[in-house]
Amino acid sequence: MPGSLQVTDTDLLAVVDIQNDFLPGGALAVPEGDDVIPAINRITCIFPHIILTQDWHPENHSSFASSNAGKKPYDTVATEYGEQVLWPDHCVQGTHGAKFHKDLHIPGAQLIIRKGFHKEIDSYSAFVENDRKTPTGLGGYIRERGFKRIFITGLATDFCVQYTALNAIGQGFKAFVIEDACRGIDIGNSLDDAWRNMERAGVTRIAESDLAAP
Ligand code: VGL
Ligand code: ZN
Repeated sequence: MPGSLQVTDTDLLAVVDIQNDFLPGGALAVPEGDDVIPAINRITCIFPHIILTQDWHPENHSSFASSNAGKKPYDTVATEYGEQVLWPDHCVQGTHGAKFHKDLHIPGAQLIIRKGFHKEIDSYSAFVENDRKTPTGLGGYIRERGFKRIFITGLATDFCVQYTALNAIGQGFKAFVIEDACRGIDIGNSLDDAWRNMERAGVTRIAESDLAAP
């Protein structure tokens, strides 16, 4: 039974970071991350316009614990732009870990937006880096193409999905997060906090079954 949320030609689906390092066996594996792949493959059949995001760090990126003396993964550091969580080395440009998972099947994706390539700034959001000012260019792309509503799926709910959704709202788009096509890392209370932040900002939380094909 299709849902009541009719997909239109001005809707954009964003598939966030379905890369080997975020999937089981990867360097920064999101629990049950692979469960979202069949759902995403189904959802992409409904959307006329799809973009992918790809976390894309240089070696020795400043967000890697290994680049910060005496620090371990999931510690935090103060940076010029505020507090930054430190991660295991992941999604290094050109490596297997940075590649999209082999079961993700989206030949019709129209854009791949890479993020996290500035050595000194991490980027969770697909719109703006963690300094909250360096743009990725995605906002301009979406405006030029005339999309109005952004539907977000992928990994991780509490990091890249959350900040992408919050920035989509901040840039004047409507944002929907398809909950059953996302999974979180959940450090501390980060997953509950993410949903609270998103709901407060006006992000709509939906399920795959809410969608109806155009
Ligand atoms: C992500 C942590 C570090 C994500 C990316 O895709 O959510 N999380 N880099
Ligand atoms: Zn990253």
